[in-house]
Amino acid sequence: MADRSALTETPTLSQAHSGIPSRLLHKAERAKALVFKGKTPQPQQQQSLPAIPQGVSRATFDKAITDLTNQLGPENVELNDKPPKDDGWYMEHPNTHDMMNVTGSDALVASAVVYPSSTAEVQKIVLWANQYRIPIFPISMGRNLGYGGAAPRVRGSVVIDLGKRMNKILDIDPDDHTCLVEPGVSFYALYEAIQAKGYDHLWVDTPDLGGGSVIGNTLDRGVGYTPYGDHWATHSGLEVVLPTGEVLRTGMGALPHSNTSQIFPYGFGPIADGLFSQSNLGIVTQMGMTLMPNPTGHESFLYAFALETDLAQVIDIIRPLRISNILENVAQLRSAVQTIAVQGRPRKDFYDQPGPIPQSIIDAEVSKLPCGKCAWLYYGMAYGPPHIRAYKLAIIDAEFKKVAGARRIDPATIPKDNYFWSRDNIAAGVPDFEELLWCNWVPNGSHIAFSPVSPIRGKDAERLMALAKRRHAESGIDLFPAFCVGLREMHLIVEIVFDKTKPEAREAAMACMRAMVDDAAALGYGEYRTHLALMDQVAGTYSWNDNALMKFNERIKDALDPNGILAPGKSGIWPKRYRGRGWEMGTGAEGVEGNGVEPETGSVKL
Ligand code: EUG
Repeated sequence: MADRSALTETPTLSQAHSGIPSRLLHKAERAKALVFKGKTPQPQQQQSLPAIPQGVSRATFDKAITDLTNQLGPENVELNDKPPKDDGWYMEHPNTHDMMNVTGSDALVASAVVYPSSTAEVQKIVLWANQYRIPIFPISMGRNLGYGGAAPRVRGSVVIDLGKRMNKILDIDPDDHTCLVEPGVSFYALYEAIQAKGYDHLWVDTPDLGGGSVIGNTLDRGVGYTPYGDHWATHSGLEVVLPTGEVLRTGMGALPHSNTSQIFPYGFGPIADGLFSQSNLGIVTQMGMTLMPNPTGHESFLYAFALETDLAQVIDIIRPLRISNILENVAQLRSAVQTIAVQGRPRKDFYDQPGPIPQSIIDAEVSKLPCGKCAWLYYGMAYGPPHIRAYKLAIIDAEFKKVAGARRIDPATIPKDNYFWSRDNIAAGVPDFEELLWCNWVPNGSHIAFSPVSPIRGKDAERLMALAKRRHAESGIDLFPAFCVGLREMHLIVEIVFDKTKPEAREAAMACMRAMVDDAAALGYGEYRTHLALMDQVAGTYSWNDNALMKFNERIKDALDPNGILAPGKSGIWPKRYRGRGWEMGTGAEGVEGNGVEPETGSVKL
């Protein structure tokens, strides 16, 4: 791994598959300067590295690594045997552990990282893992930040960094509006490649930050902000290496010489794709993705709502407009405090006391911004030629103005460096780089997301806000809520920002997260995605009919991965060798390493 403290300039896309597009370099450099300005030295934890996985002796581990090195070349196998000097930042992050450090740096850590160059090499790694019973944990690019990043769930797993050498865009079809990508293709890279070909008519559905892998984000069921929005729903066709080394293609790709795998996702028979999303049942090495046609015209709009208590009315107005596609994109309804924080300024500029920042200060600060004094901001976009947009915007305006004190902020009055224009880019399929700035709220700012799904209904929004508020107040944490509105549901995203060098801040963040997950489940809300450390808890909330779903998942896991080598514990699904041995992470400190694994006698020779 590179010595990140020695890096001076952020790599661009021409230098690294994970780099920043040149057009965004200035933004990256600004964000990086702010991050590093806020950093204080990380306390070095005593740990013996490399972390050897449970059930494997040091001698077997060393032999296994030598064997893998012989198969793939010394430059493609890196032992993780030195404590990181620095965790870097979003664009230059570690691939051995969770840079957000929610569990302390010793827990979710890799023993080594391996860099395959092809599907065939991924197969070799899988067979190797079976031979030595070494847990492996695939990442596309490792930017699942807020949910575990590049970290493996089981300490000492070998991380398979797919993206470093498997980062080709295999196809862009300008007629069908589709593409075919490998794991190391970021939204940035895909967008830039499309521009380089002059395909102005193709749009990429981009998330808040564009550095993530298209495959990784889609498999985690991430969200973009154009009308396509739901990445999983818009993918088509996977190539997958199974835990026992076979390769399969899903959908139409199963038919040799098919030319429909990127345009018809289902193929024939049961749809297998779902088994490989948020799962530990296979390693996705290629994916087809649909691209949106340029709607030939678009304009962002911004509404400010005066009172926190306007929330329910606003949400109930949104629902029918969204379902009927008058509101066309996954928009965000964000709190005023986030609008303050996304300037990149630290909290102490505004308030230097412990406990949540007082409302009076939020009101005073937001009043200084282009949006003026408000509690909620709706960032949306209308698409199509002017007369089509005008039709929809008039309906939206009439509906939103039913809320007393609602104001439409004229984009012409918003300075070009305002966050609004970043949302404008993102909703128009142009990946940007602004979202991270709220991490500077506290020094060494890390984040972890609470992400429950709810109906687009005012009373649901109020219930979730009430529980989040109560738990944040108990933990003394500022509340950063954003509602991301899908077609019939919404994801409430609450990002907790904490100083990762302070154990008490980390623990407060985790206590708050755990309490919110349980509170939400008691009311009938589940998370769409979660951090590695919370996967057991969240999986446990999906318990209908005596945990029927988990039993089913475990049966499939045991059938497809008899040695339990692939990402044990991911999504709370533990292979047989680990089950009943205390690996689940919960409110106690237990669980990180469990009580070992079932001895070798239980393992299967392939
Ligand atoms: C965000 C959105 C997400 C997510 C994590 C973060 C954005 C934060 C819609 O999904 O899972 C402002």
